[in-house]
Amino acid sequence: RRTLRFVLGDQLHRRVSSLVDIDPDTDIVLMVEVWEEATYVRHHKQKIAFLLSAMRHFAEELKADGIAVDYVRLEAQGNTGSFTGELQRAIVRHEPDRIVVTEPGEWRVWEMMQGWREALPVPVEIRDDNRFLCSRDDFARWAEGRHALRLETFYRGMRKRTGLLMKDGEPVGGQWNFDHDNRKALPPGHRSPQRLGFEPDAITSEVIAIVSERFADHFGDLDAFRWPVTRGDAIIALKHFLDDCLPHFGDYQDAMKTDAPFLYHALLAPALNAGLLTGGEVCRAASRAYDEGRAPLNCVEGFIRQILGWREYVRGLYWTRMPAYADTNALGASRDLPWFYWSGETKMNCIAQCVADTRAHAYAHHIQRLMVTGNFALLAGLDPAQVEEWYLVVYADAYEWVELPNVHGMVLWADGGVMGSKPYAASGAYINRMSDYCRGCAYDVRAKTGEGACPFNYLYWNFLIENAGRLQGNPRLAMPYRTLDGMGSVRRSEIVADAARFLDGPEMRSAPA
Ligand code: FAD
Ligand code: DLZ
Ligand code: SF4
Repeated sequence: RRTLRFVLGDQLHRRVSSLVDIDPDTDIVLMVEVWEEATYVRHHKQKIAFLLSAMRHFAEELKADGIAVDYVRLEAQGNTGSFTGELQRAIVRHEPDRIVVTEPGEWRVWEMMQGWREALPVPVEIRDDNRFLCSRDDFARWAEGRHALRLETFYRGMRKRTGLLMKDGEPVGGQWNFDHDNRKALPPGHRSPQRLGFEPDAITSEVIAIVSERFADHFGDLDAFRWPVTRGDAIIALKHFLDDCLPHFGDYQDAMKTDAPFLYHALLAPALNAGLLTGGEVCRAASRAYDEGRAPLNCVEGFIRQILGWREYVRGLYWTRMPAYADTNALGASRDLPWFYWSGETKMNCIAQCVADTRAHAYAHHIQRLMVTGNFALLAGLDPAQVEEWYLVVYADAYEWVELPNVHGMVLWADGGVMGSKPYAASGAYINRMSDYCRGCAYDVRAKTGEGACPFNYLYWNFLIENAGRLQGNPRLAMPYRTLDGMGSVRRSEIVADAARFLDGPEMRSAPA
């Protein structure tokens, strides 16, 4: 029986379910570079270069192991530009008895796959994605009957199920969470750690040349491309992280610094999401680092929570709530995305810095995404669909299954509280505490009103005023609403007037000047 095994660009793992039972004597692996995937949003140039290079390297590795790979390049003659079109052509070329594929990461492609069962002349087997620790079915069972799907409950269940950082059924160290030891600002004079990058090899350089020519008008620079594009390099990157960064990961997890987007973060999300590494192996490696005394518990637990908890959780949430999830807009936000998200041209230094990091590296760390660009989008009432598209475009690790819950749920609270019990709104004081951005800013973080005041300050209170109907009864927001009540009508009118001036002003234009 001749099986055509279709491997998507973010499924580059030798033991992915579509490849586990491959018979090298009869089977063929199909991989396709297609225009539709490269342009369904206008991905950052580095995101396209990363994925095409990782795909090409993976195909070479399979071939070196004696597996037949039919690899269709972007520029190949006759390339139809879509998964469906390329599958149809491959069926004519190879006349397989069946097609085997692993379920995709995105709803868009899942719907496409449902069509294949009807449209293609051979049976199509769609297998579960075995690279995750919690299957879609397992998550759906856990979520059944719950309105609010809280990370903490899910995460504890996953710790018990996997035994990671567990001893005799109890969490190691006697606690599930060490956040009170974490999330410090960087000390004065702190020097950022040296981070390992990977110089582009011949394959990557060739891809970079193609991307810079064919996707010239996409956002982002290619000069600083240093991502690992093979499993071998991703394992080296993991080891570097465990040795040099994990011991401080928790402490400075939320810190932000000018021109230093990486700090102690893992920089592993592009590799993880494309299949070069699995979440399970990364968590086990971090847990071993703790067992061997190479990293403290607060850091290891904080790190494992991100992958075993957040990463698995957002994926489960995505698949149990799609497609309706993307359409909710609990706060009725509708303002257009300002142009500075692309150009970085704003007097708000924190945003200018985060956009500059994002353009240069297709990367910004979690708190930059959540508390700077995300927080602004929430406070300014930006249209969820436009904000979601921005996040899906600009990061090398962005796929809808992970981007959408983070943006729609965690940042914008557009899901009305499925993911988080309250919106993560914050004023300029938070950014000032966790970063050095305010020192170089044209706005004054300590000023509360007037043209020179930090916009986050009045936009924060304005957000609470505008959304009082929806949020005032939320017990977790009782404190700020009490403060707001105590402000008096003059102060409240000042806030509303400052916010209106800013939101209708030149900073907020939605197209280049
Ligand atoms: P670290 O900070 O070192 O964390 C380690 C790993 O934990 C990451 O590699 C990632 O796999 C996982 N992780 C951490 N936080 C989350 C989270 N909230 N959700 C899921 N996994 C998490 N992550 C993506 O992989 N793709 C996205 O498209 C994406 N979009 C985001 C959008 C917003 C608005 C926010 C707030 C977060 C988003 N995240 C996304 C989560 C997180 O910011 C990135 O995973 C992280 O910044 C990647 O860098 P790192 O590998 O250095 O991560
Ligand atoms: C993101 C992406 C890009 C840019 N290009 C391709 C491609 O040419 N071929 C491919 O198989 N996959 C690509 N991808 C990843 C897919 O978009 C991804 O597999 C789906 O979104 C499902 O998660
Ligand atoms: Fe950002 Fe306000 Fe600080 Fe400027 S003052 S960097 S706008 S938080």
